[in-house]
Amino acid sequence: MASLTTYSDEARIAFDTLTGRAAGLISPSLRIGVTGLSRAGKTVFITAFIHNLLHGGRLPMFDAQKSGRISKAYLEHQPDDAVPRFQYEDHIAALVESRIWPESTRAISELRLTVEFESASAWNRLLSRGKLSFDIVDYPGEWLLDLPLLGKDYDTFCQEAMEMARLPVRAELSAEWREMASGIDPDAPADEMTARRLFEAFSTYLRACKADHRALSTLPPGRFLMPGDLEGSPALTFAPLEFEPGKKHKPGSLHAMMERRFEAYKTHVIRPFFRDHIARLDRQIVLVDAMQAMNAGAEAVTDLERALTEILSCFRQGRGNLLTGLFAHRIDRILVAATKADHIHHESHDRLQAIVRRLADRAIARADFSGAAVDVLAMAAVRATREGTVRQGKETLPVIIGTPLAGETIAGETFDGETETAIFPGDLPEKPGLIFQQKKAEDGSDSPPDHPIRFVRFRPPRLEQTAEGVTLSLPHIRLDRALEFLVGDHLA
Ligand SMILES: Nc1nc2c(ncn2[C@@H]2O[C@H](COP(=O)(O)OP(=O)(O)OP(=O)(O)O)[C@@H](O)[C@H]2O)c(=O)[nH]1
Ligand SMILES: [Mg+2]
Repeated sequence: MASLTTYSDEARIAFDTLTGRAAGLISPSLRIGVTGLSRAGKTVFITAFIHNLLHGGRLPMFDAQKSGRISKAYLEHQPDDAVPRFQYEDHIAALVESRIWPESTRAISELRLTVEFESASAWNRLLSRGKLSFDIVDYPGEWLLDLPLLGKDYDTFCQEAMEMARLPVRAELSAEWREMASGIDPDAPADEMTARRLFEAFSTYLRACKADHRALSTLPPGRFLMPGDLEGSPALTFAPLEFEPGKKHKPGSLHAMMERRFEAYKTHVIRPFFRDHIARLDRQIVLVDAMQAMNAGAEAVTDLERALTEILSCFRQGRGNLLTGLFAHRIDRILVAATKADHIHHESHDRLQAIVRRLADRAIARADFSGAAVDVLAMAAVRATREGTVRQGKETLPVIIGTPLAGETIAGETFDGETETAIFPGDLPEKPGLIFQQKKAEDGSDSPPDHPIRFVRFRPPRLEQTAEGVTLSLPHIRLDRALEFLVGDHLA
């Protein structure tokens, strides 16, 4: 099997860790990775995290804040000069002033937030300097899904890619590429034009998966969708080929060329990303949009579970994980959080959490995961709705009230982005297992899920002011519990 990192990588990580620790003596810091597939809510989560600490938000379950032990919170220069800064000010202005959601991000970014606090225990007060920095790192989940490729050779990558492409959810989207691949002889002499054509067809298929309404999780290589400055380079111009497993291929063949490029992708893209960013994390939050997957049906749920399994296996400890030893011992807590819980009534929050628990448990079992403590949560980093009830005949229905985004429609009505409306979002199933079972209609096609959530996108909330004219901080659901799990022990 391919060795994961070179000697110099290991030396560098060790050196970074040492200097990190030395610097940590002066100013202790905690590195928190925030990931999730695209549109999962990473940028909104980080913005809300920072905003609530800077502005003393209402965080009753976050002990350090609740008990008034945080005396000061402020932004500081980030430690890594070569990483773009997380544009907190722009994002918060969009949310609070314009009431629009921040734009989609396509790259890694980082921000340092420092808090000064008083420890709850006298012993800790003696030992600790009462100052801690959080380095929050935002990166696309697609890039994380590249990590398992480090432990795979080109032939394994080809086989897995073909298997995934043939699954019923993807068969149609991948048909064109598969047809092209099946007509190409891997032993033909290497040819740039053929490589390009295959790459184009393969990445068109990956893009189609991403754009699909069923919210299919992305397949590697992650940079095929977000190439950055390596676009057009050989390391980014390859594709899986179709051939008999175990077959030997000639030097100078198309197979040999693709294999070399696959290895170059690992060396020049995945490994530096892993070494520079992932290897140094202390805590990780993985955001998932479980409701969107549930609405799309059981196959989309299974797909989300598969993506979660791959992500968790990156953080697995112990033998059998190539990535171990370099960083896994450092990440000791992982939070899997279902975002956007403000789209359902609070009576369903526990059900959503139970569903995510089931998803995570299955992923943990499949990834043979052990090591870090994993917790799950249903939350909304920014709560865009209020709750109410509506009488319909003799029944009282729980509803959520908010301002749908301009252009959203419910039952034929299109919204203007200014008008508030109440909707009955529907219930989640009581038994979490139900979301994995796809019912069939009589003609054999997939029938829609029994529990579709009526899903409209709302505008961010209008911030209320107190009688003294003080603007209150952004409302949320269970953000405080997320913070307590991610950082609470370091402020105890
Ligand atoms: N109601 C509600 N909507 C949310 C929340 N978080 C995210 N959203 C919605 O989800 C969308 C995506 O959120 P982002 O934070 O931009 O997601 P991201 O993971 O950073 O997405 P990429 O940068 O594209 O990978 C937003 O535009 C909102 O419409 C939330 O807490 N409540
Ligand atoms: Mg983002």
